[in-house]
Amino acid sequence: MIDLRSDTVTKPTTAMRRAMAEAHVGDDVYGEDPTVNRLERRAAEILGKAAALFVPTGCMGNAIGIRLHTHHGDEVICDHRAHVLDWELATHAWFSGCQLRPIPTADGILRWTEIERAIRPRDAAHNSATTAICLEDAHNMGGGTLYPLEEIDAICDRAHERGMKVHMDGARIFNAVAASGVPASRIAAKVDTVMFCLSKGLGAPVGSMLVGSAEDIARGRVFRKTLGGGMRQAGVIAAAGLIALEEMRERLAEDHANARLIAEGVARVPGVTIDAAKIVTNIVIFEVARPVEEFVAAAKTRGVLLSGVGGQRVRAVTHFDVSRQDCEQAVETIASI
Ligand code: TLP
Repeated sequence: MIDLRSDTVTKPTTAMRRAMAEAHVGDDVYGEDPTVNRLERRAAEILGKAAALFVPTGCMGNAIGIRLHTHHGDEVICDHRAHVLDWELATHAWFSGCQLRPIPTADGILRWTEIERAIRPRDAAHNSATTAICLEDAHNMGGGTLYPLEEIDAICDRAHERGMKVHMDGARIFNAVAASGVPASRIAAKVDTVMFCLSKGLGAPVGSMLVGSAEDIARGRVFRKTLGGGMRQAGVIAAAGLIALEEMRERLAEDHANARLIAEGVARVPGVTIDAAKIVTNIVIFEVARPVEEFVAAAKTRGVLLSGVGGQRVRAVTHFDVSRQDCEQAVETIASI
């Protein structure tokens, strides 16, 4: 099977498995796991923030990030295809008590002018207050799209002037880094918190990081425990996370080249709609003219796993467990269907 459903399907490398076997561990709820502590220090350093928190999943990292910047009854602005809106089981409604206010975008990328129109000042009669904005970079359902740096900076500056906070769902921030050449610390320079995943393109079996100020991360540690995320000898998985961070970032450009190959290949297939030039990271979303479920099932019987992601949209995600040859094969399979 050529598995293009997601970059979450990657299996840990030999180096990760070895590091996991040999990890020095302690009880992380006491703050005594040396490997977790090392991973948290390193993540904070790479993102240019004061502190980081190791969390089991990206969803938990986003839940804590949004909880940090809101009170019950507040609103959070996001785009209309945001992961926090569509793929996280309404967590932000029950954990933070917040309403998400989605803004329609063509590609998942918000602009300050649109955000500004959606901001609601608190008033006694009708409005809940907008207190936070969530940006997703790279944007998953937008097709791996990236924020222009100036837009992130402008959104953060304007939001901060109005007393609002900005959380970045940077599940794939290192794809953004590989595609743009801009360091993660610069991309995230002005955002208040960033969540990024170790377990997607970076290949770790489990884990994400929430990064921010020392104060936010100290409060975040309490929220993690509230969510049942206080892990004990978590150094066993943090060890793989360290390898992901140190050894796997460099190679993400290969996944991007493979995604471009798929995009350009399927763009030539009659009945497929895609603007291949827009594919800059590892996510390829295209539209098919026939029922998506049928299309995905037909691909599966021919050895290629894809995902239907709503409407006529099909998603293929490249990662280190699929080769260039696999991607060429996938294009042939899609053409044959
Ligand atoms: N994304 C998964 C699915 O949930 C859709 C995928 O296959 O792409 N933020 C973003 C932008 C994500 O893409 C994901 C996972 C998460 C957060 C959540 O991460 P996990 O799965 O670790 O909770």
